[in-house]
Amino acid sequence: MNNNKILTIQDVSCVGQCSLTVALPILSACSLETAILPSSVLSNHTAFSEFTFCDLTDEMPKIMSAWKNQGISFSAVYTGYLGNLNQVAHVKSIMGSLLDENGVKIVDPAMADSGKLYTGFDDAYVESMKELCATADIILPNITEACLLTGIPYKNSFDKQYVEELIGALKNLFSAKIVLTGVGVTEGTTGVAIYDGANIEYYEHIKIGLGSHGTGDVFASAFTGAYMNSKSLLEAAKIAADFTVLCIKATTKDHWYGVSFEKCLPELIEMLK
Ligand code: PXL
Repeated sequence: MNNNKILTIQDVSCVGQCSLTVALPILSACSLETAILPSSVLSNHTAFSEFTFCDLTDEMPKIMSAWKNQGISFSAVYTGYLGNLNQVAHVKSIMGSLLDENGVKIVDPAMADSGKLYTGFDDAYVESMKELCATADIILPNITEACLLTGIPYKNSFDKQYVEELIGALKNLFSAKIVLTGVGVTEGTTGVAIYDGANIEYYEHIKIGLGSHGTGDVFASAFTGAYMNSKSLLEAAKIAADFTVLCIKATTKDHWYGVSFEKCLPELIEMLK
């Protein structure tokens, strides 16, 4: 690939090991030139008891226009948490005008986990995420996000039939390839279900604890990094899942707000070889 330059659009949570503070180091470790477009700046992510929030929606068209004037383009755009539903129109416009031919649109509809929307989001936000997913080449929802996107009620424990019902509903709504995360259909496991446009494949691994904050962003960033290093959808999802497990294992129990992914970057680099 001549221009392997990725743009990732998500918030800067100054403290909290999520979104851009995770995506930028992970994508860089994957040897990808990474441009960032911060959707908002928060003191820390919204799972803390208090946070500040500075909305950068109005900056988006200005930044896009500067890039356009200078002929800057990207081989992939990967989006995560957007702080405002009005950003979806700007993101679509960036994807429409700054992506190279055959550029890849990867959308992590980061808005919910464990059956609940993140603080500050509502049904209107879900509707705009649906709009964004409709334009994507690859979507990376977790089970909760898949439920919100499809209207299927959330279940805490589930079987293959439920997973395939979710994937079926997602593929009816969107033309994107699907990487569904948090999928454990065997006791004590979690993992991913991948729909590549034809078949569904599963990759399961051991489930550690009840789920750690920020793992969705670690997974999505490592997936994007591996996929843009010419790994297949399944290979990239396996690498991202294995890397996420290593990060959880490297995190001490008292470290609640994120995972210690930094210690595991050498292993990610190794996995890409
Ligand atoms: O990791 C997802 C995420 C990203 N950004 C912000 C968040 C969260 C999850 O809570 O609050 C600001």
